[in-house]
Parts: sequence; C-alpha cells; structure tokens
Amino acid sequence: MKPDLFQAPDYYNLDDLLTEEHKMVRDAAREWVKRDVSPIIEEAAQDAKFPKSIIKGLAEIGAFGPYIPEEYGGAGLDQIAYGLIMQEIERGDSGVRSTASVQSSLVMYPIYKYGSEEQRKKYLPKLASGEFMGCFGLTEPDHGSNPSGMVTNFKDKGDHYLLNGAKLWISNSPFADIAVVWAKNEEGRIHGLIVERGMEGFSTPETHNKWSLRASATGELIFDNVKIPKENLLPNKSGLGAPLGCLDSARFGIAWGAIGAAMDCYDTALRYSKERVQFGKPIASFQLQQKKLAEMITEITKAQLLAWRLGVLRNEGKATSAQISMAKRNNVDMALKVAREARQVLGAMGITGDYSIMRHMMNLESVITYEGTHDIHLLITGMDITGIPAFN
Ligand code: TGC
Ligand code: FAD
Repeated sequence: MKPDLFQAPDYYNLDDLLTEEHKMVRDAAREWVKRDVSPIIEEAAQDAKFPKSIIKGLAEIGAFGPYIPEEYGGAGLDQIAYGLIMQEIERGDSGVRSTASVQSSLVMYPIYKYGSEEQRKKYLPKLASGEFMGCFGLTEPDHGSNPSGMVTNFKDKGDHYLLNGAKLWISNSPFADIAVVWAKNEEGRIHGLIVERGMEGFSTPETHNKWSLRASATGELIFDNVKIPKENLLPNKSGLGAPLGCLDSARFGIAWGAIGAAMDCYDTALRYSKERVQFGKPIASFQLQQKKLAEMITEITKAQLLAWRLGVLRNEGKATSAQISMAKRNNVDMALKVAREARQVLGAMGITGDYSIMRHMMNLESVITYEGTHDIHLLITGMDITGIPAFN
C-alpha cells in the first residue's frame, strides 16, 4: 500500500461552518486513521481479518458513543462531531466505521435510550472504552428488508426468558461480548434483549467468503433455548420503532461516513491524474479525466452540505427519519459512483491493493445494502412525500 498522502477536499469552505471543537475532534480522528489504520488496513482486508488492534484507538478518538453523555463513558459530543468522526474513519475503511457504528448507534444507543439505569451503568462505560464489544441482531435469514416478519422469539418462563431463533449478517458478531437482539414475545411484540457471550445455547459462527467489508467480521447469532435473565430485557421501548430508532442514528453516521470513502477516492484519483503521463502529458490534462474529477468534487460537495444540514437538524432534534433515509441513500450512492469513476482514472493500477479505491468500492457494495437498501430508502422517501407506503 502506498503511503497515506490524503488531503481532504473542502471546495465550499465547509470548515467555516464547523466549531473549533468539531475541527479538533475531526483532526484527531484524521490523524489516528493516518497513523494507525492506513498502514494496516489493506493487509487486514486482503486477509479478511478484523484488526482488533484498532479497538483501543477507536475508543480514544471518541468513536464509541460520541454523543452518549460523559457520565456513561461517552464523549458527550454533538451530532456533527459524531458525523465527522464517522467520515474520517470511513475515509480509512468502511469496515472500521461499521465496527464503530454498531458499537455506538446499535448497541450503546439502545441501552442508553431504552435501557434501565442499572443496564446503562453496567454496560455503557465498558462499551465506550472498548473493554466490551457489542453487536446488533435484527436481520434474519428470511427477514432482511422486512424485519417486522422476524421469527426469533422468547417465552416467559417465570424467573427467566427462553430465547430461540437465528440472526444473519451481523457485524461484529464473531467477537462481540454482548448482542442487542430483537425478538418477539408470546404476543408477537418486538423487544430488545441483551445476550451475553457464554450463555448456554448461544453461538456466533463467522460468515466467510465476503468480497466486501473484509476487514469487518460478520457472522450469525444462533439461539437454542438460551436462558436470558429478566433484567436483560430493555424495558423502556418495544415494537419495531425501537430497532428502527437505532437505525436512524446509524444511518445518519453512514451518510457522513460515505463522504469519507468518496473523499479518499477523489483525492487519490486527483493526485494520480497529475502524476501519470500518457501521450506525453499528465492524464489530468485530458478533458475526459477532468470531467470525471469535476463531477466527483461536485457530488462530494453536495453530499457534504446535505450531511451538515442534517447534522444541524439532528442537533435541534428536528431531523425526520425520512430526511435521514434521503441522506443515507444519496451519499452512499454518490460514494459508490465516485469510487467507480476514480478507479477508472487509475487504469490497471486502480484494481490493485496499492491504492485504496477498489477496497472502498467493494466495501460500499455492503454499505448500499445494509441499514436499509438503496431501494428501501427510496420507498421511504416515496411514502413520505405521497403518504402511500409501497412496500407491499
Ligand atoms: P412501519 O409500519 O413503517 O413502522 C413500524 C413502526 O416503526 C416506526 N418507524 C420508525 N421509528 C423510528 N425510526 C424509523 N426510521 C422508523 N421507521 C418506522 C413506525 O412509526 C411504526 O411505529 P408504530 O408506533 O406505529 O408501530 O414498518 P414496516 O414493517 O412497514 O417497515 C418499514 C420499513 C421497510 C421502512 C422498515 O422496516 C425498514 O427500514 N427496513 C429496512 C431494514 C433495515 O434497515 N435493516 C437494518 C438492519 S441493521 C444493519 O443493517 C446494521 S449494518 C451495521 C454496520 O455494519 O454498520
Ligand atoms: P432483501 O430484503 O432480501 O432484499 C433483496 C432485494 O430486494 C434488495 O435489492 C431490496 O432492495 C429489494 N426489495 C426488498 N423489499 C422490497 C420492496 N418492498 N420493494 C422493492 N424492492 C424490495 N443486519 C443486522 O441486523 N445487523 C448487522 O450488524 C448487520 N450487518 C451487516 C453487514 C453486512 C456486511 C451486510 C451485507 C449486511 C448486514 N446486515 C445487518 C443486514 C442488512 O441490514 C440486510 O442485508 C439488509 O437490510 C437487506 O436485507 P436482505 O439482504 O435480506 O435483502
């Protein structure tokens, strides 16, 4: 892998919209990615191994629970700072951002928002420091876009619950210490349960042969008559709105994260195009290459403005789920298109691991699918503007 020479594009002076704290947090994350992620990430992806060595650094830059209050170990930052951290991490690799997204928005957030005070105190500080790693089980083998059809269930056995079922495509599952699992009770109502590694009947086999997010561990969650202590049920919210509320937070982080991947691809292609000479001239001097680069920076700039405005709305508590869907869908699609164009600028070199572009491109194929597919987010916008759901 070539040395990391990344220079962040900021065509519309977006830095002027950030506070000193935003810039400080962003720069710390940027430095950490350059120092601790870039040198090891290509090999981790080629080997399909999650680099556990980065857990400590993720905790130190505040990537585990950026917006969770400090009294529970979080960083107590606002939503724009959270977004900027995700942007910088995904500039390094979407799989690393996945690990942080899951830990923050899909494990810490539900415990903070829907958990009891005892659950908050027991789990959140350890999750914030990386001593505990978590995962989030919503998707099932037969229920992906349609999680309300889930069949994983639990029965009340007096002094405990008995959990049965299976979850598939779960980020972090192979090494997670705890899982926030969504399952139906005997009345068919969805609840969140905290399942701990080591509980009898609970296993987490790893999913292999991925061409995407290779530096992130993905697996199953299998529950075979797992006894869950009653105090492990999240008491303060039930129904599908509970897991979907967590997704709002994670999707917001992805809307920012995808910009990071796109920025890295653009920056790499711009530098390469000035250095690579064909027909006696740098390829950057050809109109066709300039068209690609000009369109990339235009789309990145539009995505940056969308994410920033959404961050302001989130800080004011005004962002709707549909607005978050629009940003997730637009920005991931933008990043994937930028990655494809940037790869072409590098010609054959673009397919190698000497540069990050092909890895970003393959990663983004997962990002455009998870946390709601590209199609599902379009249908959410369609429902929002017409008032008519077209899911079924
Ligand atoms: P629907 O009837 O529309 O809604 C059921 C209830 O949920 C409420 N709701 C939401 N609440 C909070 N946030 C949202 N975004 C919400 N969307 C809906 C809704 O108001 C309703 O509440 P109530 O009180 O009336 O019951 O539900 P539906 O069954 O028709 O489904 C709608 C649909 C398709 C949009 C939804 O199910 C969906 O978003 N599907 C996509 C599934 C998905 O995103 N899965 C993600 C799994 S986790 C993951 O991918 C992690 S990747 C991690 C990584 O590595 O980064
Ligand atoms: P399906 O729902 O089967 O969809 C297949 C295709 O049909 C898609 O193109 C979809 O857009 C389309 N489609 C579906 N319904 C409709 C409709 N009504 N109208 C039009 N088109 C439709 N899940 C978790 O719970 N936790 C995790 O940590 C997690 N991590 C993941 C990590 C990776 C690497 C990946 C790839 C996935 C992960 N997921 C996780 C699962 C992810 O959320 C699902 O893959 C996603 O929600 C889509 O579900 P599906 O794959 O079953 O596709």
